[in-house]
Parts: sequence; C-alpha cells; structure tokens
Amino acid sequence: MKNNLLLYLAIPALGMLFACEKNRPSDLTAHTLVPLPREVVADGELFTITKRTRIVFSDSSLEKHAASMAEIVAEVSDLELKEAPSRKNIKNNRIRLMIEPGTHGNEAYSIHIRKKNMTIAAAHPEGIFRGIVTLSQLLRTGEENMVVENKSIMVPTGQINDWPEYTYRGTMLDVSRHFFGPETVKRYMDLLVLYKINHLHLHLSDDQGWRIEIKSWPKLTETGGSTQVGGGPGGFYTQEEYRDLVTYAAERYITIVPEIDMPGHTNAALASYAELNCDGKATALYTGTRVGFSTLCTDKEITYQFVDDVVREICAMTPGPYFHVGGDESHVTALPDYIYFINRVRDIVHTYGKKMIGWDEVSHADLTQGDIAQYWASAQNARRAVDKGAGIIVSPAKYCYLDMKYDSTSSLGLNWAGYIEVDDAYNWSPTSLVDGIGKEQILGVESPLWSETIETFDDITYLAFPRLIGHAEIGWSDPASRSWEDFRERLKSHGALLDAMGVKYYRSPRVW
Ligand code: TNX
Repeated sequence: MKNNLLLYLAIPALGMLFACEKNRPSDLTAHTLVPLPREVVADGELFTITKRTRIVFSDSSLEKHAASMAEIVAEVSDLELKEAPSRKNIKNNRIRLMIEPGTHGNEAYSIHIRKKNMTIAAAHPEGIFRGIVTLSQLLRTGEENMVVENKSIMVPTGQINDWPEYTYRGTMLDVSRHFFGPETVKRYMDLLVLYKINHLHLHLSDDQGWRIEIKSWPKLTETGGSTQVGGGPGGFYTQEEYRDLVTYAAERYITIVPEIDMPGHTNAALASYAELNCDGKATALYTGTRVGFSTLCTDKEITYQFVDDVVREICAMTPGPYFHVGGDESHVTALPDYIYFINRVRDIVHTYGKKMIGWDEVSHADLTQGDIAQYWASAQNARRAVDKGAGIIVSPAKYCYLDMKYDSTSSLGLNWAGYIEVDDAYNWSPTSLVDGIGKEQILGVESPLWSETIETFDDITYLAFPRLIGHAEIGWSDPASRSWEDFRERLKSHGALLDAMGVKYYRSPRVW
C-alpha cells in the first residue's frame, strides 16, 4: 500500500548520497539533525539496509507509518522494502516500528540502530512519526557515503532518545492580507513536518479579507473575501476546503488553530454586513496596510449573534482544542468595551468546547485557567495574563516575526520590530523573556508570518526559511545543549536539502 505522507521528505535525489565503499559512515553522533535530539549515543558499527530488509510494525495503527518509511528508503535509493505486521517475527535485517510505554509524552520516540536491525519505538503513533522524520533527515542530510550504488544504505549504529521541550511548536500564516490557496498551505505543511512543527495557526480574517466560508453569513466571503492588499482578487476557503486542510494537517500530526481577529481588524466583515457597524452603514473594502482603524460594534446584540455563528461553524470543523480570537490592536475600541467584548467572546468559545487564544492584549479581559495569551509585543500584558492564570505562547516580534526583514537589503518584509538575521532568530530563550514567566507557564513557541508584503509560495519560504528551522529547534531541543555555532554547521546541510527540494530560502552570509 502506497502512502505519501512523508513523500515530500524523501524527494530530493541528493547527489551527495552516492557512495564509495571506503570512508564508511560509522558515527551516529556526526549527524546533522535539526531539531537537535536529546540524546545520541554512537557505537561505531553499521546497519546495512538491503533489498532483503523488511519493515515490520507492532500495531495496525502503524501501517501508514511503515509505508512512509518504505517510501523514504525508496527515494534515497533503489530499494523497495516490503512491509509486514511484526507477528511474522523477523529478528534480523528488519526495521521495526513498535509501540511501547514511555514517559515523555506522545511525541517522544527512540531509535535503536544495531548491527543486524533497527527499531523505532514510541508510546504513541505520533512519536513513531517524529522518529521517522528524524531517520529521514539522517538518510538525507547525513554523510555522503551512506547510500552505496543505490543498492544498500549504511546507517551508523547507536541510540537516539528524543522528546520535545514544549508541546506547542507552531507557525502562523496570514492568509488575509494576501490569500494563499489550499495547495500552497499544504506545500507549506509538508515543510513544517520536516522540522517537527505541530501547530499551524491560520489568520483567517483581517481588515483586508475574510477567508473562510460561513454558511449563515455568506456575504463575509462574497464581499469580504473579494480582495486583498494591493487590490488583487483575494479568495477564501470553502468549508470543504478547510475540512480538507484540517485532515491533511492531522495526517501529519499538525493541529490547525483557526483565528478570527476581533473586535479590531474586522473591516472585511464590516464591509460585508452594515448591521455590524455602530452607525449601521457598511464600510468600504480596504486594500492598504494600515492597522487599528476598525471595530465591531460591541454594544449591539447582533454582534454577539454574529460571533456565535462564526465560532460555532468553525469549531464544528476544527478537531483541535483551540480557537484564536485575535484581540490585537483594537485602537478604536474603548477599553471597557474591549473587555466586555472579549469576556463575551471567551464564553462563546468555551460554549463550543474550545480553549481561547488571543494576542497579548486579551490579558485586559477576565482570563481564566485554560485561556491562552500569545505574547507578541507587551511583556506587561503577558505578565498580567499569567497573573490571571492563563498560559502563554511566546512569539516575541523581535525574534519570532517571520515577516521582519533579514537586513536592510531584504526586498520582502517589514522592519517595525527590527531586522532579524538567522542568528538573531536562534539566539534567545523563551524562559528569559519576561520575569515570572518560565517553562511552567509556557505552552510553546510560535512564529507568525504576516503577509502584507508576500504573495507567493516562494515568498513564504524565503521569509520562513531558515529562521523557522531555528525556532523549531528552540521549541523542541534541550535548551542546555543548544549552541549557535553547532546549529549553524547543521543548518548548512539543510540548505542543501532545501535546494534539492527546490525550496527558495534566504542564504544568510552568517551561515553559508
Ligand atoms: C502587527 S502582531 C500585527 C499585524 C501586522 C503585523 C505586521 C499583531 C498581533 N498584529 O496586524 O500584520 O504587525 O508585522
């Protein structure tokens, strides 16, 4: 059975993977893995994958994973390995995928490579998936001589034990300022998987565009989805397309986090429905890039009916635990109105069984345990949120904003939070940003990519890579073992991998 979940991971016909017999790779610690695994112990031998190697799995839930494993091997060599349930009990010359109890959560895994066989073990299929990603990196970014004439693959023996620092490792894509269709989002997800990013936050509405079909309020997309920054045609996801994205994400262990930004950043909705405005008049569509000029009318009851319908329809299509309510830069909403609004919206989100996430300004409202503030600008807001019992996702603009220019010569991006070179994006720590906010309060790290200046898949990847790879390591790896010098060396091989996949990225002079 063919399954291409991880096919993209295996696509590059890396010229470097053709080998000669001498100089065999035999040191597992000489790897180029990103994010850096917790523990890697080498024992100096080799396991050789040949055409007789079998992939066996302990549990039917791993059948797809076994197929992905076979595809990765097939892509780096000419080998077409057979898969079988492990009751056939093959001991030697096999790659075994195995569920076994573990202690570090669903994503933890271990890889044990012995002379005669190899095992990827985890407590949950998700851990097996993360382990397969690690192995695929090992095969694709490893030493040049692992693959011998395409007929065998020599893997250095040893053990990898690995688990994440934070359970939430995300990136946000703004599909409102410029719209990106489902195929673009899927291609982006294919790359996120490679670096173990497990949340994709979609910024589905803003002043310039409403991007998700809401059946009970059809003009949101008919009118509000009809344009974008610069006046282009915009676009939106039908509910069917959104569901398909959610499924595509789930198959890759990515959780979609939908955001409807409110009460500010709502011009697209205000242009679609006159009744959402305090003066009862629809606004004009907006294709510029100013922020902070729009607000829903917080003292009209229809506003809450609108929010309830939108949240209900989106939550019904979203299996993940979160609904993001935005809440940023509501500069024309008076603070008491803002607080009243967020409190009511939070209750609506809870009614539909989701946890509320909001940008750090939502800390002004009555947050409770389980609510989450996304720290992007104000340490004071983040602190206030924590004091109310909320959790924190860290996205400090000066390190995490993927839409900031790399330097003054970057043609894409903005610079209001500064220039962010690849080492700046890597050299910081989530736990030393705000006094009183440590690992216990932090769910994880997210890198937002706002789209005022970007229009294509290449634009997305140029700003995201390689900075996002650094953020992925911050979210996953042991903080005590992170170092820029070491990361930079590993990153070099990932440039070759991105090249082989045809992914456009910023070739920073600080790395290459
Ligand atoms: C600030 S970050 C915004 C966005 C802009 C972004 C541009 C945040 C919560 N709000 O509306 O797109 O800056 O970098």
